[in-house]
Amino acid sequence: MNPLLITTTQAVDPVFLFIFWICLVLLIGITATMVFFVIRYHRSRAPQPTSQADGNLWLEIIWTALPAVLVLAMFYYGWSGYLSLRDVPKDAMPVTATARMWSWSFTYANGKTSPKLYVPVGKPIRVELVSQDVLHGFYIPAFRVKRDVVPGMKNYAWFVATRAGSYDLFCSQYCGVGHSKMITTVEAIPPAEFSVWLDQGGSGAGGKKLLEKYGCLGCHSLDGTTKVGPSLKGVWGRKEIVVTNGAERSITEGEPYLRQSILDPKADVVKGFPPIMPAFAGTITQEEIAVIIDFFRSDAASASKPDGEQLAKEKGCLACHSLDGTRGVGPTFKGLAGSRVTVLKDGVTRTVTADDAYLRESIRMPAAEVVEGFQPIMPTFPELQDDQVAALVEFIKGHK
Ligand code: HEC
Ligand code: HEC
Ligand SMILES: [Cu+2]
Repeated sequence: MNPLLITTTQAVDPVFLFIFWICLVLLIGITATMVFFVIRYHRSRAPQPTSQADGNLWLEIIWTALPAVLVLAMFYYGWSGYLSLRDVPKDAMPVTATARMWSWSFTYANGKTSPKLYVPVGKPIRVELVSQDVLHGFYIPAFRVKRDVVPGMKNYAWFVATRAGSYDLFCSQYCGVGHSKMITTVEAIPPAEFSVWLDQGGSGAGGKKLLEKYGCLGCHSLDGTTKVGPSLKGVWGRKEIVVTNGAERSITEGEPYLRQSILDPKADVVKGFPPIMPAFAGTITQEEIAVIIDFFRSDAASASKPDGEQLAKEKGCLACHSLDGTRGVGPTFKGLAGSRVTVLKDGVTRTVTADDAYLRESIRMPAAEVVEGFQPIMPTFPELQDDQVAALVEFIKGHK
């Protein structure tokens, strides 16, 4: 680790101790003097005035100057500590912390998201603070970091974990009934382990990073929309008409075709697209192509089957909905599927069966039918794809 790096703990603790010790010395000193004077000059001991002094210039200078110097030193020390807290080291790794009622999620530069804040030991982390709804507070006591997360305002905090371990991360602003559930951890792990963690997982983060690095995403989307080139979403296993040497043929995309599309795109040109993709032969290594193709493959796998449990955690559903039958801010998921639910719709109360369509609609448009006895506070999740909603419905149905 950089020996010049001042950690947030080092920026806060000495100031705290400095002020603490000064206060303690003053408290004890003043109390002791007071007690001594009360006893020593008690009327029973000294019935007559003992001194005629009506002032002492030097004493007054000292007891004005000394506290002034102490207070200014506290200010100076505190101010420079504060500056270190706001001055993020240049090589800090960016992570976005998104706060919402009532959960945290962390997004890394490669697009990977996690409900826990994984960080490499010894590396400064710059956390961009984003709130989706109300005022929250980003608070990691172990690193002496506490910063408000204000909707619509850019804010940040930074810290560095100097030792591996698991540290509590809280919300420090009361943000509604589920406030106490906004608790997660910072998982500080060795850098090597961290880079493995960052690149692994169904999201194929390493592949995505390469697509960014080579500018592929300027012409190709990952969400299904057509840009200059066809979308790379679901490209693995897709049937496509390509033009090879002027003749059309139908292919199913697999490894050799994808490899060739990257190295020598003009060999087979997807029908309906101009042959403008640059050839990457010589620029991109074989290993990198393998990672990209793996990404397409895992993307195809994950696209065809999003993980409902993972989604429920990431989207914060479980902050409001329990799985064990206890009533939370929202109704429990346990036994919900197939049960009879009384809902309020357009001011009219009626009882419906919680079938797939009902569950889907409850997720898509929470305000349309509000379960009796609950507040209409469930947020909407416009970013959810249809297959993700379906996965959430399956997840709910799995909790009988
Ligand atoms: C300047 C825009 C541009 C860039 C940059 C670009 N592509 Fe393309 N790509 C296209 C176009 C246009 C097509 C369709 C025509 C064709 O097949 O050549 C295409 C086709 C493809 C195909 C075949 C898709 C299919 O449906 O059969 C793959 C795979 C592909 N690109 C991958 C990549 C990768 C990986 C990168 C980055 C290393 C990349 N492209 C960079 C424009 C681009
Ligand atoms: C901020 C808390 C909150 C979050 C987050 C939340 N919900 Fe809800 N949800 C509620 C409340 C409150 C209700 C009951 C009132 C209503 O129907 O709108 C509810 C109702 C529901 C219902 C209907 C339940 C029933 O008994 O009929 C379903 C299904 C549901 N939510 C699914 C989800 C899913 C899936 C997610 C995550 C994508 C989610 N909720 C996130 C608070 C929340
Ligand atoms: Cu909060």
